Amino acid sequence: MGKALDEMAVARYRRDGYVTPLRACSPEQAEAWHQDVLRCCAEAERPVSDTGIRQPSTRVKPYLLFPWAADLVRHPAILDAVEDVIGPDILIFHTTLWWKAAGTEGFVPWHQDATYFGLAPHEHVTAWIALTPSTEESGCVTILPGSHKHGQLPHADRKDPRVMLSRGQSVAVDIEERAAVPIPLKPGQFSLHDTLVLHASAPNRSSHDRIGLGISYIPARVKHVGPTRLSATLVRGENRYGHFDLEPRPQAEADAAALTAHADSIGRFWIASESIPEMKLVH
Ligand SMILES: O=C(O)CCC(=O)C(=O)O
Repeated sequence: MGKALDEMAVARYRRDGYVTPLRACSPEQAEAWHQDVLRCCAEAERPVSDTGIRQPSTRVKPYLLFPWAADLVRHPAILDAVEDVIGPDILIFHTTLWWKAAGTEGFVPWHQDATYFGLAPHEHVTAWIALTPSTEESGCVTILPGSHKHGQLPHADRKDPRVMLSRGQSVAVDIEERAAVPIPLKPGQFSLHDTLVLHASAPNRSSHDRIGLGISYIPARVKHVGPTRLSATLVRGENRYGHFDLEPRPQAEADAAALTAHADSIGRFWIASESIPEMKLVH
């Protein structure tokens, strides 16, 4: 028996590449965080880079800017489940706030998170926590069970403003869509998915915004293989490896120190992830 997952749930995660639904917090707490998102992350401008179109900067690593987001990514119920799959020494490598406005065309093509993260070994897990209802109608995450067993697959970049991934990365193999499983979540619930499992999400056809946070956790032994030294946040256990510079927790909402730490961290992240060559030739 783990801290949050029983043996069957861990076995399902290893076999299918995901486990869902899990409970992080009450619907009331999720609604409070939803209101924080509306107040702090409404900026919608997506900076264009040489390789694609980035998410608005307040939606990337918001836990470095806002104390409420720093609490969210350290929520014990999420960390307990993460610990059950990657062990007790846990860093946050990345986080994206996925905000799909009601009735908009934004979507996420089939991809593996490992593409362009440059992490080794492939032990990263993403916790996706819903702050509003995430349903098939509102474009919830859909997973291809067991696809993580194929290893890193080739991806091609796609510069399309409707694509919500920073490089528009789309897997360059045929997907057996009939085998795909939607993973709807209620506010306060979360899923865990493996860094190599194929997943996607469709446009939001509902009349409400679909908002969730995808938090990338890694065991402290994982390293970044590129030339840029990156930063990460220690949220549980020890960091005996020193593979990353440790990030500070924000003391006040978007104060000068938080803005500096955030700009430094996401600046390094963009350099690293955007300089990895297109992965068309991976096989
Ligand atoms: O929120 C979405 O629709 C996509 C999320 C995703 O790709 C991820 O968390 O890895």
